[in-house]
Amino acid sequence: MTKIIYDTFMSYLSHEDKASAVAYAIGLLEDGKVDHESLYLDLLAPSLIHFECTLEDEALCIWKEHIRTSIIRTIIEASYVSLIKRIEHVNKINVSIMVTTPAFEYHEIGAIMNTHLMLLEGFDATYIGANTPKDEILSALRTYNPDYLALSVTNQYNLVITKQITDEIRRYFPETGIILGGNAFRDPHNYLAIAHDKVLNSLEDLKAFAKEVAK
Ligand code: B12
Repeated sequence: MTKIIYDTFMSYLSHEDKASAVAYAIGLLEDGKVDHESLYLDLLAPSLIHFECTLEDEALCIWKEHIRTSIIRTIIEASYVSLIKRIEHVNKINVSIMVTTPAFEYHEIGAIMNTHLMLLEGFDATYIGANTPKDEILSALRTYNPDYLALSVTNQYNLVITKQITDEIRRYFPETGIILGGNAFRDPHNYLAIAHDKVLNSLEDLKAFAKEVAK
């Protein structure tokens, strides 16, 4: 990712110019200047993670955060069109993963991005939504019976509900593997008490995991 690409994109975002930001990002993919991995991890993720609002009015900052998230989300969804073309040529590894964020966890961009990245690594991955109540997760597991459930968690105060969900999965779906990902699990202390099979937090982790579990 060159500095000029990054700066141009950030300038559209800072002006909340959604049309230009979306057209520019999708143009980068179409012209082969970036691949999906680099678009997501070197451009879109940093644009949110380093989001700063200098306005004194905090309420306005939250709206600005919403506008920026909506632009990024549109780009990710629009990038799916070229993603499916790439997936046709990806070696499938016959491992299915259902991705979600648990109840009360609204931060979903990492979960959506990583669902796309999983598809590029050959997984059969499905994002079932954010803020998903425990019973809905259990019902989806019953219906789709995936090999793994991936829970993306950002806020540490959602660790308690995550523990409740994973305990029930272990009890009722002992065959289903549990993957934890997201900022809440950067600190290993946060997953010590949570039932899981794998903690994944980067593309490198995902690639290594694909090699490990490929059928
Ligand atoms: C956008 C945003 C929001 C949006 C989310 C919209 C949406 N649809 O997702 C909205 C406005 C809803 C929001 C709300 C809140 N937010 Co907020 N939000 C952010 C912000 C600016 C960006 C988050 C983001 O999308 N990052 C980009 C993604 C791609 O990064 P990521 O999630 O870290 O994911 C990466 C990795 O973690 C990993 N990953 C993530 N999941 C998974 C899963 C798997 C399987 C794998 C392999 C990898 C993986 O891959 C990604 C790429 O590297 C951050 C700022 C920051 N520094 O992160 C604050 C931030 C996360 N929010 C914060 C807070 C406090 C809140 C609120 C409580 C209050 C508020 N400010 O409004 C509410 C809580 C809502 C709730 N109940 O969940 C805090 C969290 C503090 C903490 N650690 O607990 C942050 C850090 C802001 C801050 N500096 O205080 N937020």
